[in-house]
Amino acid sequence: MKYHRIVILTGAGISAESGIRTFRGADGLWENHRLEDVATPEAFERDPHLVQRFYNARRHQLLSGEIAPNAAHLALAQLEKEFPGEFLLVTQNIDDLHERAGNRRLIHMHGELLKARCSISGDLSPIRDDLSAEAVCECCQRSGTLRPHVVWFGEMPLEMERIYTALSDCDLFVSIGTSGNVYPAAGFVECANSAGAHSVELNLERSSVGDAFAEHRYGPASETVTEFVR
Ligand code: BJW
Repeated sequence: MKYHRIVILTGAGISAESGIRTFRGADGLWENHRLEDVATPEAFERDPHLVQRFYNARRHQLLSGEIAPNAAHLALAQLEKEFPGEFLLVTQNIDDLHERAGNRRLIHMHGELLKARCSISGDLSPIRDDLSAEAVCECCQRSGTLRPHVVWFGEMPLEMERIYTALSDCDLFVSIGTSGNVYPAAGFVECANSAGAHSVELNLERSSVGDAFAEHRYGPASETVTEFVR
């Protein structure tokens, strides 16, 4: 590969072929849930039971044994292993399929489903079962302070400084399986373009920010990603 510093952004589309539903479009998670009811801090304040149920169900599915990394996750893990230059994988996904595939240079900018966070101290704890709205937090010994470690609308995504530093210095930016509807991730392509990087979109269809990419390959991630990294 002729590139030296790669940043890869992934979204729900990369996990679709592993059996995890995407958000938008037919059969997406937002078909059955209004995002205002489950993915905002206001929703959690209003009805923590509903929000915890939404994430508990997704956590159960992730740990059910039915879900495994697909060929696209495996291809990115292989790329990280073999690529001699700088590599950063930024995922909007809260599943752990990139880790299971073997990626280590990875940022979960929208959080992680298998972690809980204390709303008071910010301390993180692993969680592999139901999180109840009344759970007692080990760090502050209070009930009701533990929330899913996810980034809701209106909240600041994680590790943005590290991400923008990598984007401003990359020579290849690849966006995989994301609709380009949610910022700041949807704006990453513009940062990479400003840095002079080559930008590539791998998705089922043209995304909302598709025009900003120099190169496009459309199809299921299991095929486009494996072909791209080959
Ligand atoms: C395949 C495939 C296959 C299918 N192969 N492809 C106006 C303008 C600009 C910005 C804003 C605005 N108003 C508000 C904002 C900011 C807001 C925002 O972007 N809103 C938009 C709705 C406009 N953003 C925020 O609030 C963010 N924070 C922020 O901006 O902080 C700064 C700030 C803070 C405070 C005050 C002021 C500023 C936070 C966003 C948090 C997003 N959270 C969620 C939930 C996380 C937890 C969870 O998982 O439940 O993150 S929402 C949801 O969307 C989730 C995803 O990570 C995110 C992106 O979705 P994604 O991954 O793109 O999925 P889909 O379903 O949309 O698309 C899937 C794609 O895959 C499709 O294109 C398919 O075709 C494709 N596909 N199968 C390849 N097999």
